[in-house]
Amino acid sequence: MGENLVLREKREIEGRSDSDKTIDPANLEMFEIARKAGMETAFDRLLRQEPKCPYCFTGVSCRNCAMGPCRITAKADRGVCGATADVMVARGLLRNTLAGTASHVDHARHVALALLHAARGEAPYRIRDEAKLRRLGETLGIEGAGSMPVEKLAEAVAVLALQEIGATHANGGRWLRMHATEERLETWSRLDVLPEGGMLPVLEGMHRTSMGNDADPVNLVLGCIKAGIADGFYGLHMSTDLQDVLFGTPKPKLSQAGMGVLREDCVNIACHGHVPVLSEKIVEAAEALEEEAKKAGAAGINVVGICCTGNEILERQGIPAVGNELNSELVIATGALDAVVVDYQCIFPALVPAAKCFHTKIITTAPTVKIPGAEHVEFDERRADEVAREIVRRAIENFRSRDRSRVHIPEFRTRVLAGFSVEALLEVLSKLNSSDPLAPLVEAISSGDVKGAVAIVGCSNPRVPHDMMHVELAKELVKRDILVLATGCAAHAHAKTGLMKPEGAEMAGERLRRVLKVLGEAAGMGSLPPVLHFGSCVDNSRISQLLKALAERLGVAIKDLPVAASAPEYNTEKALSIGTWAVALGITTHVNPLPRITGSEVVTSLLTEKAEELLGARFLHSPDPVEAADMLEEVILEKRRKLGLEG
Ligand code: BF8
Repeated sequence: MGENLVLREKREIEGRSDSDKTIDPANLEMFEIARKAGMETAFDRLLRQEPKCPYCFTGVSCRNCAMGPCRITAKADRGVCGATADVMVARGLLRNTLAGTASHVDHARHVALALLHAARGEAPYRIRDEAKLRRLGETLGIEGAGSMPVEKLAEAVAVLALQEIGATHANGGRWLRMHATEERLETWSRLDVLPEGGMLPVLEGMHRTSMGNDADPVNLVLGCIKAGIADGFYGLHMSTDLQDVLFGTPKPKLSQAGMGVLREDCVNIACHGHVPVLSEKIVEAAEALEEEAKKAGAAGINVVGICCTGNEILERQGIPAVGNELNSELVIATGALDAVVVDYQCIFPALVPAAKCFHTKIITTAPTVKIPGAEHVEFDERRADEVAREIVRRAIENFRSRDRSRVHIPEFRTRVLAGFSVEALLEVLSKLNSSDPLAPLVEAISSGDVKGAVAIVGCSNPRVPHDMMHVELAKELVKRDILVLATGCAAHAHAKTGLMKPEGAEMAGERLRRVLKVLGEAAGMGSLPPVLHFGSCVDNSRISQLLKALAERLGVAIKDLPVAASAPEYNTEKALSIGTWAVALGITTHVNPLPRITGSEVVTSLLTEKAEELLGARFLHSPDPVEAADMLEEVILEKRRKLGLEG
């Protein structure tokens, strides 16, 4: 079966023309220019990887010890140690999930350290959302949280966060308990998948997947669920909470998205990666050094965002979004980018050879993310202003060496309304009902005006036509009166195609359109868009926060709400851990492309069927947006029927 899938994908990928590879018109325009400049992209490199290894493709290979590498074949139904196909698949899946969890928990750790240094007066950040800090302190049980000096409280919260990340036995779990529902805590406790800290499941998981340990595929999949839960609470929720405290809780704001946000007359700096601890400072430094840019002959400094750090500075500062993962190389071919400053995660090493074809500087900043050929300016939050200025100055300097005859900026850009935190959404809703802000949303769902909601999240992946699944799936859902919430690279895709501007409401079904108009008018924005920008990938926590509030308001479990999720173009291990968390929360989640699990019946049936019994949710797969929409709508309709709701 693996061989067939591999050959089918090979034929499909090799048969693609440029317009089959992406629906982003700016990328299409850039393909030609990139080729002429001798620059290659992920789309080219993918072709050279075809056909893929059928064993890896289906998960039945193992490199965990030096007796191998092993694979399951017609003549070998076990690896040298005796591991079966089920064990190899489950073990591989767990290792991938752990890497995702580690990424987000380490991100949270970085933000907690920045908060700690800021609280002690050792780093140049200030607390922008004191009210949220006090709410967090109180919910976490910090004595005197309502009245103690703000720096003291920030220090206590930061210390607690770091302890929670490192908790190794039953002394942690406060962040988890703060954000999880009672019903879920009971379910996870019953399954013995409650993680007490952020790092423990990663430590334990690496141990149990090494040679000669856990050989029970079911137990290993439970390890995946535990890692997913750890990611959700000690990674995503903690990052969002602390980032909101430090940089402010987002409020809706209009900005722009698409490659056309670059400016020919300005120094263009793209922030790429994930953590706003750096990108917020780049935005500040760019403002402060405007005059220096003018002296270099530019009209000013234009900061734009790529991937999730792009979402972070868009949702808080209204910084334009230039594109997602699969725009990150081609945007260099505009010849207008003076610097791409990266922190961590989702940074293609290929940015460096791509930049060599133009004048762009790639500036790495994290001690753990260096790329040969890039310039490295090490970031330390205690010297944040100094480092950010150094980076911006390097970009200004590089503007002078820009070859103006090679600048080609595609015109595509569109308006985007971003910045939907739960707090902001409640503020909008409270204009309709100040004593019970969730009531208008509950009524709209009960009547069927809003049939349900789907979170479309995650990456772009050259194996899938770029942005196509994100956009076509969203269009299909909103047409059926299903509200879409989006984060990550998915949000970039929706933003670029106008699904996130108020006028995008025209694409929604009639009933949903009416609700969006009522809400938008209450917010003074005309109409809300049919796809709401909920931020970066760590901000999937905001969706969990909203669902918890809705479930508690209705007196039901999250698993009973008419909601679902999709990562229709996923590529990263982080998407796997977030998806696993979503299913653990009780949210049925569609994924595409197919994860590397099809070599094991046990693992596949556990995740796509049995999970429903254990968690009230399961994974779905379809490579087709209409079929995926049908599946997700069916999940929503089934939940509505069980709740006794009309429509
Ligand atoms: O954390 S969506 S490619 S940018 S992993 Fe990466 Fe995927 Fe984009 Fe953000 Ni999320």
